[in-house]
Amino acid sequence: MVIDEGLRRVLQGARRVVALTGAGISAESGVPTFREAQDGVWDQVDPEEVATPEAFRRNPRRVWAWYAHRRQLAQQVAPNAAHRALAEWGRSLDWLQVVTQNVDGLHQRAGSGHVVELHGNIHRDRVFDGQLAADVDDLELPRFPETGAVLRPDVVWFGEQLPEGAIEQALAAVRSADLMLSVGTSAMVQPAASLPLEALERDIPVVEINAEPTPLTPVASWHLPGSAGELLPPLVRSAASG
Ligand code: BJW
Repeated sequence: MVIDEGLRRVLQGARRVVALTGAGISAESGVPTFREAQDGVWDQVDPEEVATPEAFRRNPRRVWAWYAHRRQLAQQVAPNAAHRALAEWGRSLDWLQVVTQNVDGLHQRAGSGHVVELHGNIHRDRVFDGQLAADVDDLELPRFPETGAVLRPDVVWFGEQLPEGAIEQALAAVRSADLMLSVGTSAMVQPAASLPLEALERDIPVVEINAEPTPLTPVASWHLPGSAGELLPPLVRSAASG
């Protein structure tokens, strides 16, 4: 990877870093991404069928079957070199805040201490706050033992608000950073996609690492094309060598 002189200076001078991450950072761990042609999750399954509160209302067993499968996969995989590089950089900086759209928990398992999960965590359940469709046979659904309330995965579906305080915490981190990374995200899902734009508006440099161009690419301060697992370790080494 070629790190130009300007980028090297920014990396070596950075003390407070925010890293926004998406599905691409976990791809090399074996977790499928969402929007890639052919093997993206949304190529196989319609998000309207599994990732909205209406889908759960209509057919909670289908949604649960899909999440049980993904939960099991997330348990079997391990953090990769990109997760580890961010965790290592966090130990040598004053502060590194990971803001992830991923629900797999791999940043924490790699050792990152400051992680905001914008879209929840697939390993947790919470009570479903709504009415199931009248004709749903809900006898076999997971339930909260104390009250019998129906449970759902603790993730954020389309049309739902993010966990309380999550976007505020992410925005505060962006505003107090001196460098932002955007790693392995298509930069298409709001409100996460607006975070790097907030940084740029404040003249905070944004380095994008992605296998493909995204809507962020034309405005990012640097776009490093390639895989996160290959690019992040040398980038962190370069930052530490100043
Ligand atoms: C590599 C690589 C390698 C591959 N190395 N790179 C305008 C404004 C505001 C909102 C909206 C709006 N228009 C529409 C909306 C609504 C919607 C939205 O943004 N839709 C867009 C699709 C247009 N947003 C919402 O509904 C959000 N909520 C909301 O806005 O609430 C408002 C509200 C207010 C008041 C009341 C009620 C509501 C919620 C969004 C929730 C997203 N949920 C999901 C599922 C999570 C649970 C689960 O996992 O099952 O989150 S969808 C899915 O997309 C998942 C991801 O976190 C998210 C982002 O995907 P990501 O991470 O970017 O992955 P990909 O696959 O898209 O991209 C991977 C990238 O990696 C690619 O670019 C590759 O090239 C790259 N890559 N391998 C480096 N090795």
